[in-house]
Amino acid sequence: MSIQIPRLDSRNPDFSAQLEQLLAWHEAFDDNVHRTVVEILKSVRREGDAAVLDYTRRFDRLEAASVAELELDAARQELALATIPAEQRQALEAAAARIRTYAEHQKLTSWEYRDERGNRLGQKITPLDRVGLYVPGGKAAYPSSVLMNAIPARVAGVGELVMTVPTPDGEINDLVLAAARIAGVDRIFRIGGAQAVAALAYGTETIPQVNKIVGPGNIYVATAKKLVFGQVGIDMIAGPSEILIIADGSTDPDWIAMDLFSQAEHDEDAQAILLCPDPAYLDRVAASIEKLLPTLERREVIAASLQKRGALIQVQNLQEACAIANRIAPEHLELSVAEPEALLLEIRHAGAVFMGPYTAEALGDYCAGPNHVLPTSGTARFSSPLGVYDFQKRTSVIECTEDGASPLAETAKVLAEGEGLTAHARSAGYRIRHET
Ligand code: HSO
Ligand code: ZN
Repeated sequence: MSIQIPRLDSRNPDFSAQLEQLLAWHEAFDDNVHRTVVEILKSVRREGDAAVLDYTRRFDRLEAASVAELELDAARQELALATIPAEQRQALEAAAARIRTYAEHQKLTSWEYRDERGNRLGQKITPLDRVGLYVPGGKAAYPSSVLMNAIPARVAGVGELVMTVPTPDGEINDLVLAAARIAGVDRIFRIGGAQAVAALAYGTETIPQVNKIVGPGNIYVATAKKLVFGQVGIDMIAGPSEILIIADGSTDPDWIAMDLFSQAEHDEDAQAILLCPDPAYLDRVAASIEKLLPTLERREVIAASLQKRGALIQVQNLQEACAIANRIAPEHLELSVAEPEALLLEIRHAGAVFMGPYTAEALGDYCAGPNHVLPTSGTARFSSPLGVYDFQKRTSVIECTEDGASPLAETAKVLAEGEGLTAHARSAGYRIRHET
């Protein structure tokens, strides 16, 4: 199996345009999908459980007399935990513990201070009351993603965590259920698609309404999440997975090839790019790719991804590599170099950075601790990994003393008069202390 992975050179006058073209990724927008989703949202909003049951029968070929029947209770979750191989259970628990520790560090805490007149100003942190976690069905269901979404919510102190997962033809994924149990999900319903998003956003007779919906899903789910945004919060709309590797030529080329494959295997639209100043090393990685690709189960997907969206790019030096990385703002950035620290100083835009040859992105995907839900498609320029802070909100707290209120009231009164808002001005005015 021979594979044509594009080779680029940053000294080429067309390089900038070539890079643009390589990065271009347009989220599929489909009018038909949009129409269907709007219809589903409306029916679930209007008819609640009955609509959910109907869609579940139609799309997942799953019959149930009531939505209550579609709930997988604690006993069923425990059964999943007991059913999976001990090795898998231990790995899930080990990963969960590390994800939890990292999340604990991330927790926002309330703060306050007093000004010179004793007024108290602060910010109070409160977890969300109820969160919905969407988990895809079938092959796209990653137990690791269940941990990554649910654990930060739990660490934040979210009151109730409700998960939905479709079980097409009734097939239940025990690994997903076990992960949910370990992460501390409260309730699980066997529903999916836009109907699950609608049920979580609006609530039905059986499914409780949530304040925020997180988790990945197909185009129907993503479209539904966008449409219910405002009614509820959502996490982000994730694009295909991406890895960018900066190499100085000191890492075994087989390792680099496999790291590129590790993200390419997610999806034909996934993007894996290597930047290196040494052309001979790029040749060695290309040879490793040729050699190793046939050994992989998902070689077809990997080959399609690398041919369509991959690249081996020769750069002038590592500084230029960092500048290109900042331009790409990749979801994952591996600094596979002898001295990653120096390069990290240059990096401004990346979802997660993996330092040095031993830090394979795959370790971060499962168990290093940081979240694997990361900004994709260049959105790392303005957004951050999913974290505990996404399940916490901030409330401002102000407490004025009699002495402290007076000067504030004078300022407020002047501004209120300037805005023509008399009641504001007089309300503030009452708090001005008049010497007697
Ligand atoms: N790399 C994916 C996460 C994942 N990898 C789950 C394996 N399982 C996020 O970009
Ligand atoms: Zn991955």
